[in-house]
Amino acid sequence: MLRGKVFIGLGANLGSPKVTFDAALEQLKCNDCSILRKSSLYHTSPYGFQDQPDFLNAVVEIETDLPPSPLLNLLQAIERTLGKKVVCKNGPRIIDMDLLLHQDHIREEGNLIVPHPGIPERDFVLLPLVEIAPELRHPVSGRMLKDLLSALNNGTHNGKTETW
Ligand code: PH2
Ligand code: MG
Ligand code: MG
Repeated sequence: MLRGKVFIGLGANLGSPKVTFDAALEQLKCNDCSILRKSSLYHTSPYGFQDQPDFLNAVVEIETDLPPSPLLNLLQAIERTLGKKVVCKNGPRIIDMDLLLHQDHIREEGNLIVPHPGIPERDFVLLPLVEIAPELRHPVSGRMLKDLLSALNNGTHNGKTETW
C-alpha cells in the first residue's frame, strides 16, 4: 500500500472541539497513522441544519498502511471513544471524522464511500483540503480541488481561521 495521500476531515460543534481534535489525532498516532499535514482550524457556519452552534473544521493528511475499509472502522471506533452521539442527520456533534480521500481509490461498499461524496459541495471541507493539498485532483471527476472550491458560492466562503 502506498503511504500518504489519505485525508481525514474533522468537524465538531459540541464540547471543546479543539481539545477533541487533539485527542482524535493522538488516537490515530496510537494506531500506526502518522500525521503528515494539518490544516488551520476553520470556524464555519452550520451546513444542512442551521439551528445549531457554529462548527470547527479541519483536514489532516495521514500516512497509514490501512486500506479504506479498516481505516473507516478505526475512525468510527475513535469517534465512539470520544463520545460521539448523532442526534439527527447533519445535527450537532462532539466529533465527526470523515474519510475524504484515500490515494486515488474509488470505492462504494456498504457505508464506505471514497472519495467522500460531500467534498464538491462543502466549503468547510474544500477550504482546509485545498490549504494543505492545493495540487490535488478529485479522483472521480479529475477536476482540481481548488477549481471545485472556486466554483462553490461564486468563490466566496465563510470560515474564520486560526492556527492549530
Ligand atoms: N457537519 C455536519 C453538518 N453540518 N456544518 C459545518 N459547517 N461543518 C461540519 O462539519 C458539519 C456541518 C454533519 O457531519
Ligand atoms: Mg461529516
Ligand atoms: Mg461522518
